[in-house]
Amino acid sequence: KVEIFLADYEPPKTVVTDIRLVFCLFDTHADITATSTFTRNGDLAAPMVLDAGDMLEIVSVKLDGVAARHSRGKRTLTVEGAGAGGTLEIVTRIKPQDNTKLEGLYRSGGMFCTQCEAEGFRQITAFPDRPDVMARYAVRIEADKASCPVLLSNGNPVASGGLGEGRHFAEWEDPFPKPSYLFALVAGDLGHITDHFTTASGRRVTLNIYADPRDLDKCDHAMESLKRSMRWDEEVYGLEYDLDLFNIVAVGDFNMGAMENKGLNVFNTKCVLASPETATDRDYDSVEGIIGHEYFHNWTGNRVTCRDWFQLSLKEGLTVFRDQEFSADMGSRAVKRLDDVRILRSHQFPEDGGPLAHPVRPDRYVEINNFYTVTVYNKGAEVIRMMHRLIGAEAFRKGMDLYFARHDGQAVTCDDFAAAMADASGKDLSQFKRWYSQAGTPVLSVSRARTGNDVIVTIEQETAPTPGQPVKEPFHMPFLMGWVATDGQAITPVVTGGDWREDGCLLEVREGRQSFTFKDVPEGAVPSLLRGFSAPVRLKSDLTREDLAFLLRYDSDPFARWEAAQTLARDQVLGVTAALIEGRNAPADTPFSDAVESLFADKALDPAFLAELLTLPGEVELGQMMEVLEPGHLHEAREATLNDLATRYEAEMRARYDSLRPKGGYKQDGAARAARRLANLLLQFLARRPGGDALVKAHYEAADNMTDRIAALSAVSDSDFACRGAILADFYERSKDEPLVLDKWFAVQATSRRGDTVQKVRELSRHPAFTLKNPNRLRSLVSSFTMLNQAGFHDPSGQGYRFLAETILAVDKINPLIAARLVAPLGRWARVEPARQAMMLDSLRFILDEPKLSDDVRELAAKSLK
Ligand code: BAL
Ligand code: ZN
Repeated sequence: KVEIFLADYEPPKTVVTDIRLVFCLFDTHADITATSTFTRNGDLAAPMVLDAGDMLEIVSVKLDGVAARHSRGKRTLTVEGAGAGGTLEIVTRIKPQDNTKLEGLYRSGGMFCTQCEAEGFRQITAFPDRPDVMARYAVRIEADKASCPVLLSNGNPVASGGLGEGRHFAEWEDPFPKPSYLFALVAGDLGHITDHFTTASGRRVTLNIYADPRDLDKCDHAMESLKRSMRWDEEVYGLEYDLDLFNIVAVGDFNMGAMENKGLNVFNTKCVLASPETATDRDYDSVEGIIGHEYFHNWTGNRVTCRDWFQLSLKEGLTVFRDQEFSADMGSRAVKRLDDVRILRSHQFPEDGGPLAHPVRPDRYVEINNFYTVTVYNKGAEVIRMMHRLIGAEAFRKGMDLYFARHDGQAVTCDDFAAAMADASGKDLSQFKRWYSQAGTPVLSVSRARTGNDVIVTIEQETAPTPGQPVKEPFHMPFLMGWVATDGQAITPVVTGGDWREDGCLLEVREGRQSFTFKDVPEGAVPSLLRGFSAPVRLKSDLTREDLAFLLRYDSDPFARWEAAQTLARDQVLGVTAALIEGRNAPADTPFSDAVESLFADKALDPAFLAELLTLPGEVELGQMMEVLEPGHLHEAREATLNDLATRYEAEMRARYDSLRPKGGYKQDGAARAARRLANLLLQFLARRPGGDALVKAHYEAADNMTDRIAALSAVSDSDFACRGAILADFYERSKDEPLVLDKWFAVQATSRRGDTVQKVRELSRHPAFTLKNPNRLRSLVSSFTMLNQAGFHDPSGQGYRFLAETILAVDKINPLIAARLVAPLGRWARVEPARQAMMLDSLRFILDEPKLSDDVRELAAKSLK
């Protein structure tokens, strides 16, 4: 496959306005007749070239009812004599039951199901399979009635009936023109739950969630989340749903989390099913967020879509921003923001600092599936968030209105979105748009200088080169800050070039080095920096440990307060790490452990927020801050810090733990969840103390919900408690018929901090319940280990690398898209100590030596080796 460049974009030569698809589904194959009304641009004498996938058998091709000359390329179908336009009929045959790539039409269990984003539609029929070709779809599905009583597609049902010989049909029409990636079909033996939503303008919409009948008791939370999403989009953006029917289907084998097909969202079971016995509180939040995300795509993605796949963040960054705000409004805004920052720091920053770094709007790709990344999604959302902050909520809403007024029904670009925001707000966003084109995480260095009564705050920004981008221009970004006086009160000193708002003073940073003067700042006042994490940067500052401990106590901004704790914790862990590497004694000072004392004393603190403050940065994030990563020493140092906290605050932790344990039965309200969050964190500390085994065992046995049970299981899995084997076996017995729960059993062992985890993971990969074919199961063991267990993956034996390389090659034969998503951890060798580095490079070469490697894996492995 060749590399494709944004700069080479050309409008489509073939445009389809209407398509009728007839699917005849059988156990052995599926026959598909696609009849398209098309027009052509450019050289009308030239043959028509359509995208055609490698799993497609072309049975016949007709133009205006007459057989047409055609030929197959590796990825194309070329049709002669198409002229200026007409009707094209293509009959294809495929084998959904053999489709292990889970792209196009495939079977999951007995169910027929599609996944067309990004380029799956070409595995169903030959087509101009690109998002700027938007057509109206009419679909007929014929299938066996006993095995596929439910037949679904996009839009509205228009006909259904029997066909004899045990077969039946259904017909669907979608009135909204859409790109092929939003096409969907589902046929299977599914149950469903139904509800309704009445839109602001009075339209009564039927809502269905389809699932395996034994999972219907786990669909209520998703249904409630859907109704909340619909209401929220009306209230915040004035956006209503536009069909009379909204269907969701839960599928067990799915490459993505979920898919926003028009009127027929398809969901990975993991992202839709939830019950107290099977889902943690985090899972509940995740379901709500993803239901929201897919629903919000109806406007940001479906009504206005992407011109080409380089613009993926146009819909994904914006829709992630929208789902983040939705979740913030539904739960705790403060805690939600910290979760989002953690994702950036532990996943996006490493991507942005490694060989796979790419801009939010990439300018080249070989395989677009490799660009469904945390950069396009989550950094893309930060770009939208920064725009929102720079122009303000009101102008942002005007910008959204303008965007829809201008582009409803169109396929557009990130520039079009930025233009709507600029025009609605009057703000020049030309420099700001570098966030779309420049990769890399800027480092911001903030320092203070006092001159008389004034304090000059100087902000310098620097972004390291990334692959293909040796020189970086300064970014335009919002920097929100505040001041806290020595008495703990917020103050608002007059500033040149800044703008005070409710949540702080907004400084617009545009230069490599810029200074802002704050007038009459009282002696001892401490600046609170990067409030709300107002830009996706790494922050360095001249704040002292005393300043940080002070902000931890008094700052009104939850992010800055949490960041003070995180910075102290990083200092402590990295100080111990350095001592271990150099063979010194650990430093005597323990700034984070000391500061924690004030937290236990603060009885007014929300338990969920206290849990956030007590949670140390993860090892991946900490490792990013080391010049040379020594994963073993870092792990030991972090463990030492956790042990130090557990030892010093055992009494406080135990008392608080006891006070938080539920008095009545399980509840899902905010207070009960916050209590569980803190109690389960404290359990991890207390498990380190004498008597920890009995406490954990009792916690496990008392658990009446998955949040508590998995917390105990995690502590057990990390331990060598006598009860370890029995509890792991008990959990397995309970979960063996619940795939999503069984995934947790694998994941908890893959993330164990024990020294034998790499061997255990290998062993688990041979467990009868493990399979490479199901993406959830694969990720539960392999990605949990390689992405979330830094010390285990970097086991000094190199076995972690070898295990991953072998797994990638095995998965590549089944599902290249999923195999490619496993590559990234091996590519992060550049900053790792030399012995491990050599083994990582060997593993990458081992992958690249495979002659039949997919384009998907080759693109990422080759980039990773550079
Ligand atoms: N469009 C792919 C899945 C998602 O981001 O919603
Ligand atoms: Zn999305």
